[in-house]
Amino acid sequence: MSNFKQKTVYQIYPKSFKDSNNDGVGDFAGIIEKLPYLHELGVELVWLNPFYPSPQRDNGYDISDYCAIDPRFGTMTEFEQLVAEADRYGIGFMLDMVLNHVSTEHEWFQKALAGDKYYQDFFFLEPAKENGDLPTNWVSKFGGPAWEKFGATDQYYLHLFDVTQADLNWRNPNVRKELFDVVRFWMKKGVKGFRFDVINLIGKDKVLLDDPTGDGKFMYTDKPLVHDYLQEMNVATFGEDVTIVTVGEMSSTTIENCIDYTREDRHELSMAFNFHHLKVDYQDGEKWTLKPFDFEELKMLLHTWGKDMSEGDGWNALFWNNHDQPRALNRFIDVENYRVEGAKMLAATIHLNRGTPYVYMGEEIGMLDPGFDTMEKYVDVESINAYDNLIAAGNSPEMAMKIIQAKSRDNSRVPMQWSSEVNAGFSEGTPWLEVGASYKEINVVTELETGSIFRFYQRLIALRKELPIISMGDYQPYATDSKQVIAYIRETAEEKLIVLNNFYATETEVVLPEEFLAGELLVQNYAHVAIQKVQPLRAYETLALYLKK
Ligand code: TEU
Repeated sequence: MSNFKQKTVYQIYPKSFKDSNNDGVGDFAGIIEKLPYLHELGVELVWLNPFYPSPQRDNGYDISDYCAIDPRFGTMTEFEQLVAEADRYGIGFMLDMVLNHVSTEHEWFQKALAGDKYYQDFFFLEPAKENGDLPTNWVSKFGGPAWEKFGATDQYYLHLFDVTQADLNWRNPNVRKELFDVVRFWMKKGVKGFRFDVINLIGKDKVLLDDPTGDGKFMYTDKPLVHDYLQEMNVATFGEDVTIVTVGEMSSTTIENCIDYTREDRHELSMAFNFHHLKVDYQDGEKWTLKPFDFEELKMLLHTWGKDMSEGDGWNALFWNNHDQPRALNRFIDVENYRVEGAKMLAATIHLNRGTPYVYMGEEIGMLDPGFDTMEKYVDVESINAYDNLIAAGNSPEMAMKIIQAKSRDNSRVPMQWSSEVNAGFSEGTPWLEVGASYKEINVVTELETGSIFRFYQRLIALRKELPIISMGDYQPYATDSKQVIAYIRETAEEKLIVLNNFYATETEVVLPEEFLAGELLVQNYAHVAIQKVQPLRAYETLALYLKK
């Protein structure tokens, strides 16, 4: 296994990173232009969201050709240039592999629709039940039923996401062969890793049945077959190159499964994303609601995942933000008063943790949600459906709007804020999604001149490469009864590290273990810190103390 555990991943949403030709959409040339910036930050892996040909119903997660480039991002030659240029900066790319479903415009689905039996077997096609009901009662993750009429036939096809995203039947060996060829195609282009979209949904049963208790999630998630397919894919593709880093996006998963997905000796994946810690502001597990985050639940989740993954030898992908989430700063921090302190505290919480940290573009400058005030500004299919559903459920337009503002995926998809120039320096054309309201104050130029969040991230990323304990230490929860601090200890045979993170704007204190009174202050987000037995912590204060045994 390579030294991936010392690396930090940066996530680029290509559509919104940097537009070089002023068509309003980010592109490869824009990424090439910003490689020195990424290098300065210190990241060594960059995950690119999908850039393949796509009708863009779900912003590229509806792929119509796996082995080509959507012209709005550039050409294959430009992609090859991007890989070569990035290599000069010691940066490799992780590509987004959306292998659970294809766009209904993909050739496979089109041939199936035209009656080709070979390709019909690529999908889940079922007739209605005898009473005329849909084949199962499963609900699409983007709202509405998970089944749609298959052309003019009396069959239905399964789509766990949008109606234009048809689920692929991994039970069919021809499907697996085609998909493994896709992975190999991109390996030959010199990419250094893969992020597998909703990969724990590929193990569906042979006979699909109604879910007696819910929306179908537990009927198709984390099925044992997922492990078999991952092992098969590992052998058939990336397993032959130990330097390739892989991460699985695991929807509604469990620790036990994530240990198995990521334990080195099982030869499945390098690490796994789970989302439990980002549902702590959901009311009754429901995303489209408003609720302040539940600290006790967050603390319990970070500790349980940290400890159990450590003891089980699994490996977590650590993150607060991605292209599906509103900005963590808006969810967890009083940004009116403590944006900078809060941004650093959140960063330290995951960057000193056990697992691989991911930085979502703009996080390193403390970007915020855009604060759109009308539905016209939203593009995301999930948000638009959610608004309609909220209204249909009896919410007032004002209430529905407030919920969308807080929860929409477009919150993180707005253009990267490079400067205070027009369109935040992202494009001189009209951006595909409007820029956020804060760009005059919050942008890369201002941050590098006068800010301190970028430098803080830079230091955390460098520390991970320098101090073995950050990648190698085990995870022990600390001060677990604190009402506002998430604290943990990392330990190897030679070193020890304690990290204290105050998640509130009010002051508090934590009793330090005696040995750390002689520790070295490694990371802090306030200028003056005096280490004491009963350690006071100011608003959103973070402290890390290090010692050699
Ligand atoms: O997301 C998986 C997923 O489960 C999402 O539905 C997620 O829970 C939701 O966006 C949160 O509101 C992946 C991709 O990251 C996402 O962008 C795609 O839309 C989705 O798969 C379908 O490919």
